[in-house]
Amino acid sequence: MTLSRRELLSLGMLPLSTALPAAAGVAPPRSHGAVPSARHLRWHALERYAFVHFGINTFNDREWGYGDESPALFDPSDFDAGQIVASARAAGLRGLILTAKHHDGFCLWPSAHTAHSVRSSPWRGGRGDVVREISDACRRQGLAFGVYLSPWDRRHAEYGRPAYVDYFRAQLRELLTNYGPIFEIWFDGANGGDGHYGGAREMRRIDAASYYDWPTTWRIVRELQPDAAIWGQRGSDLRWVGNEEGHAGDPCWATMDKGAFSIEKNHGGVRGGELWRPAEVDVSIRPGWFWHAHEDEQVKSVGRLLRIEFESVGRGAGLLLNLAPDRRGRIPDHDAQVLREWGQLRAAAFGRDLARGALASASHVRGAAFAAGCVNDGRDHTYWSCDDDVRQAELLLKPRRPTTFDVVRLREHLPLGQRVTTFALDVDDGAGWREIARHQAIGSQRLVRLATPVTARRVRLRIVEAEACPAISEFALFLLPELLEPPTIARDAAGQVSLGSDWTGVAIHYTVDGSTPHARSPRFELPFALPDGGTVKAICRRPGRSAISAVATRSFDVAKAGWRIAVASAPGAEALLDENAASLWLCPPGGEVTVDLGRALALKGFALLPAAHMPTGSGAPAAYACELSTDGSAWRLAAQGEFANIAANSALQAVRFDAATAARYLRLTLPRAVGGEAQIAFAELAVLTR
Ligand code: FUL
Repeated sequence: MTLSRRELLSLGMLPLSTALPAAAGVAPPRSHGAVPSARHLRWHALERYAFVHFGINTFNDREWGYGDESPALFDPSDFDAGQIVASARAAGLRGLILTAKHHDGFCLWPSAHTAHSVRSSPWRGGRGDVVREISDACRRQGLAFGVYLSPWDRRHAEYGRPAYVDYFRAQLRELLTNYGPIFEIWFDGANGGDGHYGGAREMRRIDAASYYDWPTTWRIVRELQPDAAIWGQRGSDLRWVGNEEGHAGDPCWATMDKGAFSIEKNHGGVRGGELWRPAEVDVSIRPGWFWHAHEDEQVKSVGRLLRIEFESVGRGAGLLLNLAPDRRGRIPDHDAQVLREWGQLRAAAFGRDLARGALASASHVRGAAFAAGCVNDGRDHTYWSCDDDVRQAELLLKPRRPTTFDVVRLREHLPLGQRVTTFALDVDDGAGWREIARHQAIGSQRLVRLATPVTARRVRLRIVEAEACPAISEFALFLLPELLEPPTIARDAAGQVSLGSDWTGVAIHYTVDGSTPHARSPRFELPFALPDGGTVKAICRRPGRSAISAVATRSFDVAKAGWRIAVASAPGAEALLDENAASLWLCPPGGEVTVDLGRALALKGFALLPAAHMPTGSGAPAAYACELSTDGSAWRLAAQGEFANIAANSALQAVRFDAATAARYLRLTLPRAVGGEAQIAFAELAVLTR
């Protein structure tokens, strides 16, 4: 993406000397600590952008293809790059990163280095190019374009040996040369494991840090696309935030150290770290990254997306929201609708800064060019600052009339680094000052969302602690439109369903026959039984008002009532049957657990819920063998393999058997933990009968 000088100026991306007129003799503050590069500043300005996972997995109902798939599978019936990009655009996403190649090795562009691509598929008679169509549509619609090129390739015969790295780099060159400007390149961290590998069908382990020789690969990116931000291993421009759930730490510093990887450090950054390496929050609009029909009901709601935005962009991180085109090759209608509504909500909420026109004054001012009024003048490149030795200061906004708001947005002048450590916000609602929020870190953007709106005569930002004099470019106030969140739906181990809401005073209505609930559907009062499973749909409504929430839907399989742990290689396996995601079972690698279902059921698969928070020294189960029995003594192997994407993602893992099998006993053996940890931990075990 190339921005003009005017755009750069308006985004505050030019060095101060060129961005500001001579500041009447007062020099700007010196930068503090690590500072962003021009590439980083362009990236920060995007704030939120789309991920698009599309490929063989879309047609195979998998999250990780094994690498033995036939290219004939890839045949979208109504591929529409314009619709995919327009859906992202309607949500206010400003860029799009496409999975040009995922771990299964299938290429969405006609690579000259392999036949395993769209060229060998029936789609567009083998003459199609998804990367071309999506990148063209992005440019037409004003979105930046980026690519995901999986370093792990479960198809390639040479994977694990030097020849594959040459192949990988040749593909990288194709993508960086033939598809216009690239704003970000994604080198995924999942590397090595079992796969097809040209028919070898074996386990291949690599040392990701040395095998790819990243510095050499990054040089190719810098040579061909100097503006592209690199996401990947240690030392790249951007860091993973440490989860796929949609939240950054609070605080989340943009700075990092050069030390060893840790989830905690990635989540919160390292204050004073020597690198500017901001976090990117990657999360999917659905539970999985690829489209699966069985997840159609689990599309995140507008309210959930808004919360994710507050907990990512609002903490100074970038938001990479994944969209999953379906087998038509389009964003599913419901997902597209949610994206549109989310975009409309943001426009309504952030379209008008209620602090504009307020009188601004400050306890300390560096000089006229750095006056208090710089925070609400609507210009990004101006900022309020103080003399060099000032570490505590206050800035006061006095709107013309009392103002009601529930969101505050703050920004530091980013080219000068992250200076503020702690800040507080106060309001004077007529009865004197009252603190309403206190946090660490501002950075590129800090959104503070209040539980309820406040009406204030005056609003105050207090810099409580800073490492250098503050440089604040924005202090804005907003009021969110009223938004009723859909209710939560849960079922306990006995099969009793409960519906709930964070909102007080709302009525919840539901159906269990698949129909859409409305204000005259049964009202939820007490938990109800759903032991054999079914689909619950529910809405929230404010009595006396017309506003109702979006519909929440949840499908359940058979309940765990009457199940028991028959055998387990470590104590506490009952935790797997309590429908409590927080209680875990820990066992050594090679451990096994046998569940007695109490009666024979036609089993189509099993499901395992990983731990959302892993205890130190434990890892998720990396692989499984699942056996079935009718009597508890004669066993038959029903499925065996590695879990897909379990290291990074704690979403439910559903494993389907080749054929439904009647069984009363299920035995799960877990050979090893992710990361070679000494203990395996996970939360729940269930069966699939539907
Ligand atoms: C992970 C991959 O293994 C997933 O399949 C997905 O692409 C996600 C964004 O990154 O590490």
